[in-house]
Amino acid sequence: MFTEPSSSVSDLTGPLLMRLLAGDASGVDRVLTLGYARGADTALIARDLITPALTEVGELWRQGQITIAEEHLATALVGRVLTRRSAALFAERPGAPRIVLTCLAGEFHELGIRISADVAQEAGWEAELLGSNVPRRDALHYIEQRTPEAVGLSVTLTAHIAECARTIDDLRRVAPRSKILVGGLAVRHDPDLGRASGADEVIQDAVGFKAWLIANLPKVSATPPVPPASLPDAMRRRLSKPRAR
Ligand code: B12
Repeated sequence: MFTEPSSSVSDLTGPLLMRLLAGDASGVDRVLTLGYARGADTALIARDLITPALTEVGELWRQGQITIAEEHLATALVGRVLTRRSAALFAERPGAPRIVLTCLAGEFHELGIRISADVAQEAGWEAELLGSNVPRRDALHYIEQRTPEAVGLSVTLTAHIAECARTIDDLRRVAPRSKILVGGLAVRHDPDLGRASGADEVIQDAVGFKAWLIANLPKVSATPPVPPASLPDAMRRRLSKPRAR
């Protein structure tokens, strides 16, 4: 069962922002470590600490108070520090339901979906992360072969909602059994946009995502992963074997 987290990390947003703008990797790591030490999980850290700090970075950039280089530095720092933590989440989990997470074609904001992959792993799912700017045809081809229980699409720019709707239409055809989730800044501001695009679920943030994953964990029966058809036969056979515990 999912219970709304009780720890609070919002007061660390200021310190995190300072460390991000200073380009201080070990300082960023220290602030995030403090958040985890308070009992927060990645979902809460993402919603109440990382997202507000990067929203502020975005505002500073929009107002011309920091350069594109400084904004890139801040985003990259969060990614680097989280990558180190993600390693602990890669335990084998045979039989876990799978979710493919991807940004739409043209969408370069990938940190949210990357963090969502960690949230899914923490919630007991197997996350397959395709990353930013995935051409629709290639994403569909991959998902059709892998038959995941769920697909998560990330859309930051409102201009990408039409692409989101087209992708969902196509997904219904190639992966009729997959639940389709949409998340990201565009639908965080306006969930109706996500619903209009045809998604099964519109996810507002990482904590809501974790709640959905946990609620749906027993409802889905995991199908064994199918390796991509383009692999040579011998490798396909090897990858199809159940993995050792
Ligand atoms: C970093 C950044 C970039 C980086 C991204 C690098 C990267 N590796 O991701 C780069 C430099 C590429 C970039 C480019 C641009 N950006 Co930009 N960017 C940002 C910034 C500062 C932070 C975004 C971020 O990572 N936030 C933190 C993450 C964790 O939050 P999140 O994405 O919302 O994800 C959370 C949830 O939404 C959820 N989630 C997200 N996706 C999904 C998917 C699923 C399935 C689920 C379940 C959950 C989920 O999980 C996360 C945790 O809760 C924002 C500022 C802001 N307000 O967000 C601007 C911002 C989004 N960018 C903006 C703009 C305008 C652009 C550009 C158009 C700039 C330009 N002129 O080139 C381009 C567009 C590029 C493109 N085609 O995609 C504007 C968008 C305005 C708007 N509303 O349309 C913003 C808001 C800046 C601003 N204040 O104006 N950007």
